[in-house]
Amino acid sequence: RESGKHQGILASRTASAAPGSLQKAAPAKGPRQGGTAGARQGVRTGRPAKGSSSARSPGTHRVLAVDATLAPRDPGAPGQFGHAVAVPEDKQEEAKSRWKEGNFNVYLSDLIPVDRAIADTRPAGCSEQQVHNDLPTTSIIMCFVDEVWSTLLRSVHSVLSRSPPHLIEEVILVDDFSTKDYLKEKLDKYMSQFPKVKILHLKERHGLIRARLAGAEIAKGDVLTFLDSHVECNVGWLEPLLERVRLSRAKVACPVIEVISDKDMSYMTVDNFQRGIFTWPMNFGWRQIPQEVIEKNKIKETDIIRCPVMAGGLFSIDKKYFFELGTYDPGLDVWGGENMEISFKVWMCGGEIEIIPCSRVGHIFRNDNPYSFPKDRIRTVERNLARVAEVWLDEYKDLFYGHAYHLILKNLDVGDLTQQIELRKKLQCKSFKWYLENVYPDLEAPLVKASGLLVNVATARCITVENTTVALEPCDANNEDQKFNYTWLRLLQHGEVCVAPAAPGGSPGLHRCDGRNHRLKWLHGSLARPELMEHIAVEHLPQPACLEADQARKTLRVNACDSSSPHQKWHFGNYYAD
Ligand code: LR7
Ligand code: MN
Repeated sequence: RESGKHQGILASRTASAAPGSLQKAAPAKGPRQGGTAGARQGVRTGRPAKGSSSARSPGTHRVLAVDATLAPRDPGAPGQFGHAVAVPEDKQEEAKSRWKEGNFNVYLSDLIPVDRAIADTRPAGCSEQQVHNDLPTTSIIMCFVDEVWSTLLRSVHSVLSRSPPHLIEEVILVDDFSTKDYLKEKLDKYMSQFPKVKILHLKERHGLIRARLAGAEIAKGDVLTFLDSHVECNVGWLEPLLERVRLSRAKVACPVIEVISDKDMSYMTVDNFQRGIFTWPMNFGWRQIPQEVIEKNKIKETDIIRCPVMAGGLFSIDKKYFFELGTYDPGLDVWGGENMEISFKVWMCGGEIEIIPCSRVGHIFRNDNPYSFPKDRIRTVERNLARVAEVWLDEYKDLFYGHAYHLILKNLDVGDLTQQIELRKKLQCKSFKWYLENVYPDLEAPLVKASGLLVNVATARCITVENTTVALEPCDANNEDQKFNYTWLRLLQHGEVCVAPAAPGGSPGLHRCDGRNHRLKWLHGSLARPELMEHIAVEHLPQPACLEADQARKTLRVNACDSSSPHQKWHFGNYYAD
């Protein structure tokens, strides 16, 4: 318990995301003082073990940078201190027409200083924390394609002015083949005043994943710190991230991502105690740690939060460790899914993903990408996710495809995966089952798709477990032997045992359940086979065969599927929504 391992409880269920939607959710935007706690959901947090706290370990310490933003260059300027700005009446049209340059209020971004001050939103106690004075150095890697000028500058200024200079090895700006002229010589010229800023102009569009890799290839720092190109790093943001990596090279440290309003450019803090999670089919989201868990475990605002997945854009990782992990799958295109990939990889191959509450970075959340996708956007993201599913999800990839069943129908070409599969073997990574049980046990999407009595439409009788086999009997809601689950892994399950298919003409039996055994799988209620929707079809046979009640109403057998036969139609007592 006190060993610094995960502790957690399982709380109530909430509705999961709609199938097929592959969007990211923005974090709950809460008012500065607490706000509503959001959905109560199960959680695991990792509180540092007694005695292992980095801040208290021996060594020389140096105090975090104090707030250098309290005396800004131009205190009267609009947007100063992160305050909201209004567009003047006579500029409304202009502001409106410039919105699409970045899918946020570009007019206002240009209006406010590139080095504006923002409020120190860190929880109380952060500014008193100490860090080691031998922290590793970092290379900041910021990729962009057609980023808005003032926003890109503000991102860079915030890094340079709110980080201890000796910790910044360099700032690598990776220009992912932008089309805007100002991102060429004009940008080079502007940045030449900062010796630490390097610009890599890519000769073709790489997409953010391979653009980050191009930056990582030339990075000289001990740690890689990735950032989006429309951020504002807050006071003391960097030291706590590097402190974690120094403590263990397998720790991947993320700041709390705060919100820069796309409408009025105000800098807003977010509710504390949020974890990065996903729902099927691998949609990223934020989830509040339930109040009772916070109280029971006495979790403090400054405590580090372990996350099943990271948002993706903002994190520090030991450079050698990143390369040992095989970086990102370079086969991921343009945008999306790489946060799932790196998260699963880190956890399953021995690392940890953490949110560090004393590190805070604002990010402009936009409703749409302001740049073009070389190919279809949805398809690109789906293909990326399918690559991740194929490499990391084991038998649970059925849950992914089950919640995005159209992907199976699409005949998606995910490309070659040999290297990724080899890598997973070489690193001796744990199973996805382990990940679900140990890192994300409160994943809300239930494994069970349907449950209860399994009634035959023609005979109105129910399947019953009888010793080592199954039979058909009058239905009895109180009979536990008649209770079955149909799972997303497509098993017909009764406790530990599963109904096992037989060859056509044969009778089904019982077998110990195993989600990896394809010979145990049945298709039921699948949108992919609408004609067999109510049937229970054997999956591994080339010719579809279905579970059937015989005319004598006593026994079960497997027979060639007949989509109109009521003897082959079955209904469960309960069906659960996705
Ligand atoms: O082809 C591209 N080349 C690029 O260089 C596409 C994008 N980019 C750049 C882009 O200019 C930006 O700086 O890559 C960065 C990320 O792209 P965004 O800002 O359009 O992405 P996002 O903020 O909508 O999405 C989040 O998910 C992405 C999934 O691939 C990345 O992981 C982003 O880094 C990530 N952003 C965050 O985690 C910030 C918090 C958002 C949330 C939740
Ligand atoms: Mn972004």
